[in-house]
Amino acid sequence: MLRYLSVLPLLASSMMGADEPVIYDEAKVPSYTLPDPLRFENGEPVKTSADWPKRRAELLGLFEAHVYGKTPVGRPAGMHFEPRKKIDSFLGGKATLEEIRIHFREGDDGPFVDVLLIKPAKPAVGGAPAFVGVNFTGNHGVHPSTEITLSTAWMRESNEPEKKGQVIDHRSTEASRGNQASRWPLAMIVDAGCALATFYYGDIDPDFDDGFENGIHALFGKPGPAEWGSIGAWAWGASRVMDYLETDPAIDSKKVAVMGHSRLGKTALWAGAQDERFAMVISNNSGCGGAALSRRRFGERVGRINTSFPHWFADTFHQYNENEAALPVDQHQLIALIAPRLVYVASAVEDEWADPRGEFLSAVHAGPVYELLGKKGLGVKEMPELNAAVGESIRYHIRSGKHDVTDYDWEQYLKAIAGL
Ligand code: GTR
Repeated sequence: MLRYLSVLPLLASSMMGADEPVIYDEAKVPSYTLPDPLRFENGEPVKTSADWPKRRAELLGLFEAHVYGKTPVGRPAGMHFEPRKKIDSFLGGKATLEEIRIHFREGDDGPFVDVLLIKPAKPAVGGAPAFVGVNFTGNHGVHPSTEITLSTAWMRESNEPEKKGQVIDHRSTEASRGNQASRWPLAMIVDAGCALATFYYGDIDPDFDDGFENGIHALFGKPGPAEWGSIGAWAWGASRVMDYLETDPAIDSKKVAVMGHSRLGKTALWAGAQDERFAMVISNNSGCGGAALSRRRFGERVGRINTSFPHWFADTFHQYNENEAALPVDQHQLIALIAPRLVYVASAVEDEWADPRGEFLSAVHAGPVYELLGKKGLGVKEMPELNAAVGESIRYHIRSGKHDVTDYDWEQYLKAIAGL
C-alpha cells in the first residue's frame, strides 16, 4: 500500500486515540474556534461579494489539499454517451425510463457508469428539474421493476467495512431488485414534475480499500497523497451525469440538484462545492466529513472515519486524526462553497453518530457567506423542532427516526427544488 507510506508515522500516532469513547454528550464537546469563511488565509477580511470568488478559490484549494484531495481531471477526452434502453411508459404511464451508459474513454471496453433516468411523461416546457441521486445498491435497487437492468458490478452486502484485505464480492441477484426503493419514491418525484438520474457509486469506484487499483482511479493513475480518494471519485461521477443531463432537452439543466445519503451525502456536498452547475445540493444525514463540524468531535470523528475507511478522503486528511483543531478548514466552509446556490442539510434525531447538532451548526456558520452574496440563510440560530424545516437558501430539518432517507425528506427536497 505505497500510497500510505508517507503518512505511516502519523497514522501510527493517530490510531492511539481511535479507541477513545465516542462523545454523545453535549457537555463533553470541547470548546473550539471555527475558521472564518470570510477571512482570507493572510488575515484580510472578505469585505464585499466581489472578494468572494477569490476566497472561494482559496477555500476550495484547502479542501482539496487537506480533506478530499484534488480531482485531477474534468470531463475526460473520449468520454461518450451510449443510450441503451428507452421505455415510454413506466410507473403506469406517468414516467419514461431510460438507461444511458457513460463511457470514460473511446470505445466500449473502458470504465463506465450506468445512469437510470426516470422522467415525467410530460416534462414542463423548458425541461423538468432533476435530481442526480447517487445510490448504494445499483440502479435496480431503486425500484423493483424488472425493466431496470440488474447491475453486474461489485456490490457490498451491507454497509459494514470489510476487514483489511478482505474483499467479499456479492453480485446482485433478482432478489435485490428494489432493496432501497423506500429511499427513492419515484412516483412522488415524477408527480412533482421532476426527473431522477441515478447511478451506482460502485461503478465509479468500488467502496473498499484496494490501493486504488480499480474504478476510475485506474484510468487516471494512482492518486498522490493530496489527490482524490473515493469520495472525490464519486463526486466526479455526479458531474459526469450532469454532463449528460445538459444534452437532454427534456431536462432543465439550470435546475439540477445533487443528492446523496450518508457517505453519499458527503459526496453530494463535495460535488456541489466543486461543480457550480448544480443549482441545489442535498446532504442527507452526511455526518463526519460531510455537513457535521469536525471540531465538535461528537459521534464519528476524523480519526475513526479515516481508520474505518482509509480510501474515502485524501491521505493528507489522516494527519488530522485526533487533531481536528489543526484542520485549516471546517465543514461550515464546505457549505459556504455552495453559496449562493441552495443547500439542504437534513438530519435525523436518532442519527447521533452523524452529529445532527454539528450538521445544523455548519448550516448556521455558512450563513454569513450567503448574506454577503445577498441571500437569506437559515434565519434561525437554534435548532428547530422535529419535522419543522427552516431556511431559504440554506435549509435544514431534523426529522424523527433513524439514519435513512424517508418520504418526509423527499417532500422537503421537492418543495425546495420547486422554488428554484
Ligand atoms: C458509516 C460511516 C458514516 C456514514 C455511513 C454510511 O459506517 O461511519 O460516516 O458514511 O457509514 O455511509 O452509511
